[in-house]
Amino acid sequence: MHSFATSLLLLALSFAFAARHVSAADSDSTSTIPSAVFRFNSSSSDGDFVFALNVEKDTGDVYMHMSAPAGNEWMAAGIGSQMKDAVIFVAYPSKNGTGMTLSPRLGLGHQEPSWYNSISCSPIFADDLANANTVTDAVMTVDTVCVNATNITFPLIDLSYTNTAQNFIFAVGPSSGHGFSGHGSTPLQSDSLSAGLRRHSYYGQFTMDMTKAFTTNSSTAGVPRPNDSSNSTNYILENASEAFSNKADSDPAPAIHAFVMCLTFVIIYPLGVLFLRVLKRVILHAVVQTIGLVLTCMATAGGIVISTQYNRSRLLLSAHQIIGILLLLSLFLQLGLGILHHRIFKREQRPTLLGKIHTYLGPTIMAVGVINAPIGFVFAGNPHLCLPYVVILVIVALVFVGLRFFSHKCCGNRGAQKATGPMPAGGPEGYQYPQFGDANAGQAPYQHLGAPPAYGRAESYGSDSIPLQPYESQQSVVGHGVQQTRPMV
Ligand code: HEM
Ligand SMILES: *[C@@H]1O[C@H](CO)[C@@H](O)[C@H](O)[C@H]1NC(C)=O
Ligand SMILES: *[C@@H]1O[C@H](CO)[C@@H](O)[C@H](O)[C@H]1NC(C)=O
Ligand SMILES: *[C@@H]1O[C@H](CO)[C@@H](O)[C@H](O)[C@H]1NC(C)=O
Ligand SMILES: *[C@@H]1O[C@H](CO)[C@@H](O)[C@H](O)[C@H]1NC(C)=O
Ligand SMILES: *[C@@H]1O[C@H](CO)[C@@H](O)[C@H](O)[C@H]1NC(C)=O
Ligand SMILES: *[C@@H]1O[C@H](CO)[C@@H](O)[C@H](O)[C@H]1NC(C)=O
Ligand SMILES: *[C@@H]1O[C@H](CO)[C@@H](O)[C@H](O)[C@H]1NC(C)=O
Ligand SMILES: CC(=O)N[C@H]1CO[C@H](CO)[C@@H](O)[C@@H]1O
Repeated sequence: MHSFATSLLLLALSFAFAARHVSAADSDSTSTIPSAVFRFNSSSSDGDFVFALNVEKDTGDVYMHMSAPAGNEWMAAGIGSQMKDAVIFVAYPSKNGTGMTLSPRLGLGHQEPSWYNSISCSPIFADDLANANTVTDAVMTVDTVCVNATNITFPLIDLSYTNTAQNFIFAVGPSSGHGFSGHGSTPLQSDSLSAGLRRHSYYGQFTMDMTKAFTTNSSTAGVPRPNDSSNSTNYILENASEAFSNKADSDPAPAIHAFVMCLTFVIIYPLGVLFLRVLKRVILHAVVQTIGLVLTCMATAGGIVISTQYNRSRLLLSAHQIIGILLLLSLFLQLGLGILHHRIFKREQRPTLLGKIHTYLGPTIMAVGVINAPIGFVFAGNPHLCLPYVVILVIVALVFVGLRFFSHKCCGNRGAQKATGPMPAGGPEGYQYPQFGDANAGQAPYQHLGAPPAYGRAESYGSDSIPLQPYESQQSVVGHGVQQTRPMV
């Protein structure tokens, strides 16, 4: 009778390798599978993390049971005491949303572990393994064997059958429903073993008594069975330590990066344009755009640091990243053009090619920057943020266009009448020098100098309502003969 049960079990185990499916196993035999069981009851999630291990010494086959609350994007346990150099078994829902994918990975440091293709794992199903390799409403579960795994990883990891306190790490991915990467974020469902992971919502360490978790007898090797004598589907902590060094983890960097970038491209740069076009303050324009550039620099640096954490972004080769870096370079070019043009204009009182490029490049950078934000939301797996972004963008755009239209209406016509030089219709606008403002504005100190030079489009001249500020010495202005009107180049 006993040998019959044993041969049944052996048959069943051979099916585990061949057909990846173990038929109903005898419960007396399976309960003799020696194992270590780790259980972590997290206050920061609505369910426990469970990891149970059995290793067959002669083959190096590693049998595992792992579960965590469904709704977390992934769960993982690794052999080692830190991410670096740990062999990490990561599990996440399969593409159809009901199965599970188990991905063996190698920890590289404080970044997303990479798929480790030397280890191959197969799911195991059995009647006394409830919800094996499925996602239910409450819990996701994997029951698996990674064949010959310790043989491959032995030089790498220090897994010893005599170690009563073998180091392990564990972590659980963010829940789809909370935080920046939360509600509405694309849930991780993939059959790919190298699927992109988001950073954990909590992690920690534990140890296992390996002397209790290995077997030399293949008839008692298998996925650890529930060990709660009062509940035949429950796992309780046994032959393992409690969790230690466990920590809830959150990374505010991606949210800060996104917020600062959106702030600069949607608010600050347009504000800088309005200072120039509506208020006609060159220096204010320069200051505001420089503040924007500094913020863009810092947020880009943050983006690059974030990029190093993830396999999909490490090479900085995605559209969002390339566009972002080109934008930053263009912004520096734009700053240089602005300064050079300003210096030449101050000296020679004439429009420059540099100024013209500056005038066209600016709006181009702003438009591309505004478009790069939704590309970034999609890249980060947060496409749901595109809608609120577009709503805010439309509101800001209406205000912006309204202000510019209003400034044309109120101040442009008068300016046009005042203008004396030939005006190329529809030509690009040069920026304004306040001291050349409308002589009738009252505050302009150079009324005796006569009409302002025709620098820029007619309607961008002067203003009745806005006090214009002199900022250059009268001397230099007189010295360059501003009475003479000049056409836009
Ligand atoms: C996208 C994937 C991941 C990223 C970006 C990531 C990133 C990080 C970072 C930045 C830290 C340091 C956190 C701090 O200073 O508080 C850390 C620590 C840690 N992570 Fe991960 N991690 C990822 C996946 C995993 C996985 C799959 C595990 C599974 C075991 C894991 C386990 C740990 C543990 C145990 C620590 C603390 C020990 C240590 O410093 O290495 N991580 N991780
Ligand atoms: C834990 O170790 C003890 C002592 O070796 C053993 O009796 C027990 O079955 C082990 N627990 C599990 C779940 O295997
Ligand atoms: C986890 O711990 C909390 C209290 O810390 C308890 O209320 C809850 O029942 C525990 N959950 C399980 C599954 O043991
Ligand atoms: C879902 O995918 C898993 C893993 O690929 C597979 O085992 C399972 O049969 C699939 N379920 C359905 C309903 O297709
Ligand atoms: C696997 O590793 C164990 C432990 O080092 C060793 O005893 C065994 O012979 C190895 N098996 C194979 C097939 O290499
Ligand atoms: C197990 O791994 C060792 C070392 O990589 C290899 O020599 C051996 O053939 C493997 N055995 C099986 C059954 O895959
Ligand atoms: C393996 O276990 C079975 C049943 O538990 C037993 O009959 C057999 O003698 C064991 N084999 C060895 C080599 O220990
Ligand atoms: C037994 O344990 C399972 C898994 O932890 C749990 O879902 C179930 O409610 C428990 N059953 C009883 C009767 O406590
Ligand atoms: C500590 C504990 O309850 N261990 C149990 C593990 O599971 C087996 C099989 O159900 C029980 O026999 C043990 O008592």
